[in-house]
Amino acid sequence: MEDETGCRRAGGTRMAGMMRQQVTNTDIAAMLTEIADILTLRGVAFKPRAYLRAARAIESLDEEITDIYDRGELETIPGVGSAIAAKITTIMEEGTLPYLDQLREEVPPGLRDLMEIEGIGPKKAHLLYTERGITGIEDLEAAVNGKQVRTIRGFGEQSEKKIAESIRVWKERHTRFLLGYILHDAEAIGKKLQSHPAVMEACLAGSIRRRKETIGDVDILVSTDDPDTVSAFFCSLPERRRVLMQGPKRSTIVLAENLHVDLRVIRQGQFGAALQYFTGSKAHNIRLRQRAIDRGWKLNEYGLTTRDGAEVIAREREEDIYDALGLAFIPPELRENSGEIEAAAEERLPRLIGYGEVKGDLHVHTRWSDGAHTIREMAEAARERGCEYIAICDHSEGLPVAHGISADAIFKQGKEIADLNREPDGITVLHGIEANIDRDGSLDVRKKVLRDLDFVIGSIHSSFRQPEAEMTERLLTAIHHDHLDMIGHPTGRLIMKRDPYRFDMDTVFEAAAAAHVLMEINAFPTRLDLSDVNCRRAHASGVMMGIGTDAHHMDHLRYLELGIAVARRGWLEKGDVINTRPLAEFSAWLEK
Ligand code: DGT
Ligand code: ZN
Ligand code: CA
Ligand code: CA
Repeated sequence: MEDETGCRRAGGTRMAGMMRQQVTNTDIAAMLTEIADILTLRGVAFKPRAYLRAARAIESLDEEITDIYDRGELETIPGVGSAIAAKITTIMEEGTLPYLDQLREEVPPGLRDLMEIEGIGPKKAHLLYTERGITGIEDLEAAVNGKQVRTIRGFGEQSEKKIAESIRVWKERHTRFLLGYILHDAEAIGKKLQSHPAVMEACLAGSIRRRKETIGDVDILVSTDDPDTVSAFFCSLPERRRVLMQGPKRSTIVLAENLHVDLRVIRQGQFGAALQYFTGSKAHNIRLRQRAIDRGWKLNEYGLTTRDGAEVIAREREEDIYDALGLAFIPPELRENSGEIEAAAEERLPRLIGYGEVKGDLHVHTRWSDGAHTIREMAEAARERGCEYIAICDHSEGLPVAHGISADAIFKQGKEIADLNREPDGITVLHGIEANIDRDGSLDVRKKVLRDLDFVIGSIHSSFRQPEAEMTERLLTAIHHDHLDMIGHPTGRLIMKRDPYRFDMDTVFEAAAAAHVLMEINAFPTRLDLSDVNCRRAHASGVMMGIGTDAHHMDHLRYLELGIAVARRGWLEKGDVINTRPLAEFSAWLEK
């Protein structure tokens, strides 16, 4: 299920708002574990063990706890007595657990964060707090640097060193942001700079320009004759929380959630060279620089010049630099040193799918399941974004926590859609569904019902931990279903949060290609699934892709752009993505 909390910080765990999401065994186990941890943190004996025992039992169940709950059999789970069963019931019914919220309130903020550091459990955190007053990762880092941890009973020099290393790893993991949650804001800042009278050119650079799925910091380049005015303007933007550095060449501000934005001020006439340099990636730049050296030149952020710098070969436009190095222009999304330089040299770069070329959204939820709006509202919002068609694909009945739609409701929904389509409003609504692929690969909606739908997505929303061979079989069975059109979010990964489930990707892709089944590029920011790399792999197997936003709200429809970014990073052309086609051609493809 999608993270709808609007939490912009990647990797954050936020349970609030879970009601509309699928409550999984993992979610419940995590909450019970958290209770145990907080109790341990507070020095409580025995009780934590009971919660941990229940959490482990739930994690190792081989059926969904929602099913057990539906049967009223929670207390048959080992370690679950009436008190814990009551708490699980609250989580199922309310999506939150007030008891846990209360516990969270009662520990100093930051103390729980300590447990995110590898090797620090609640007992150690309790000691760090009571012995040294440490209540956060920054405190801990300072204590480690001051060699104050090794002297605590039960720690020692070795474990202090280990903690130092774990802090480093933690920081690395917690300083990246999801592209989809920051792109909009970054572009807004770019536009503000662009419209400042002293700014000549402004452009995003770095990983955000390459549209990488996660972003360390936002890089922006401007050219101007008046650097002081421009940096003063940048450092007083209302979005800033802090100014880290302000200077004529480079300034850095910090936005909410500790997102850094780097501004580099470039002298006019060198913008192309600077943009090329600061767009990266580093690996791509290293290869380009080598090409320059091979030609007896040198390449840096100021331009492509002869080795002594006396003569400028190219620097005004990025295109000029690539051209001088004997390369076709390489779109930023491809600049990862993954074959693009060779392809550019041999004039066999793909003609990437364009940002305006997708004509329909293949994965839209409404109030019929867990979406926020009516079909009409979603259709109108999509039309305003330029869509020619959308496929309404609400969750099916097998996903009760997402208020999955029954066969009866599917029929009524069909009538509503037919009525809407009779209005000449410039958009066609396709009647689809996002059915669950059960453990055995069957879909949880009867064929009789699926037969009448325009578009059928099958997705895996449960039993993610099947052995690889079983998972492969499960997907193959789904692919060979008579009515399946597309596999939704094919690997199930949640970026930085949940690994993809394991299956034999090439076998599945080959089967999909042969069976004329689409693989989704799910454009929801937490998913981007297939990923760039997997798109490329799927394409190599001859698979046709379809982009869907998985929108649960009108505002999510703009994620289409993220799906296109993934497709571009995956080297896809217009012809490789089915929904670049007008409705008639799309429908004809489905019929085949
Ligand atoms: P990020 O911020 O971690 O998501 O990734 P980037 O690619 O935005 O990296 P960042 O912000 O450190 O630097 C922006 C670009 O500047 C980077 O993509 C390439 C260029 N750059 C930075 N440092 C170096 C360097 O040491 N060598 C080369 N060749 N390029 C660099
Ligand atoms: Zn789904
Ligand atoms: Ca960056
Ligand atoms: Ca940077």
